[in-house]
Amino acid sequence: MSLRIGADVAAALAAHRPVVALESTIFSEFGLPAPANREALDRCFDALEHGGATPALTAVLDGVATVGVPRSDADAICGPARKAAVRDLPAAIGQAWPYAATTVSASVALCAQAGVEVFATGGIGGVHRGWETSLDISADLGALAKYPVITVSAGAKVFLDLPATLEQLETDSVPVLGWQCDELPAFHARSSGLPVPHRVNSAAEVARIARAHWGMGGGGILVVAPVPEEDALDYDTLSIAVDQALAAAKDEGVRGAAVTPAVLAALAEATDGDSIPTNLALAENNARVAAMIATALCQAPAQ
Ligand code: PSU
Ligand code: MN
Repeated sequence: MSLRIGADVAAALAAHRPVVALESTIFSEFGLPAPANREALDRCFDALEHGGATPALTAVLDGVATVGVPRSDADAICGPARKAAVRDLPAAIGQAWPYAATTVSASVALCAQAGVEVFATGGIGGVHRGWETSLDISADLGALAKYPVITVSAGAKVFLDLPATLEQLETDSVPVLGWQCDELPAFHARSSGLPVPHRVNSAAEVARIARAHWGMGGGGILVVAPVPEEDALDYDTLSIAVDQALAAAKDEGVRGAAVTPAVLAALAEATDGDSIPTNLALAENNARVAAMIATALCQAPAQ
């Protein structure tokens, strides 16, 4: 498959300088509502650049899988799209979709092909509540297990079944590292009450763990970073809003890939819009942490 690597990204990779990938779904119409999506993109790019990492935005544009979409294409990235998980990439390429917005699963697959080791997102997909009957488990989990990429997220989206998501990550042998925290963050809230398997305090520690994992043929690693305190939502308020949002999505009969965008929109409504600035802050914070990890990895190259 042909993969286009942006000029800045190619130069940084060749010089062993830090590179951090970003997905495009959170910036598309499926992620944050305009104009927050554009602000999120700018804040993530800025955080990476300030942290000394080259941003590698992923998307499929006119059928070309791309790692390193330039900021000058931000208008297109923030516009109408088709959502593409990893299994949709072949169709997006083979049918030359104008714009396929990559989810976490598609992004880590493209990262692995491009040789990008670190990826920042908002929150990963996971095991949905009611999975026992719906079988709705995000392809993000399988891709995290398969591709050797470090994903930095604020935990999994809060409306998921978080204990089941952690169980699946364990089954898939994905190391889950709490970034300066002992509990799994709950996306908009700093904690879910669920312990993370391992706490890490520095980017150097993450780099050493990643090298050990990859030295044993391991796949992905999930680093979970809590949203900064000043931007966090209270967990109890959030839980009530999540229940309302899930009920609203259910009433509308939403299924499959449409569930995540619908629930995120309903959540924004249920919190009177408070979930949006929190979402921006956590995405920016994840980019900041990812830049530190990418920098540490460059200082601890593979043996
Ligand atoms: N988190 C957000 N907004 C999003 C997503 C996650 O705050 O739009 C996207 C990510 O791209 C993630 C995807 O990979 O939702 C998961 O979708 P699904 O549950 O359909 O697998
Ligand atoms: Mn799903």
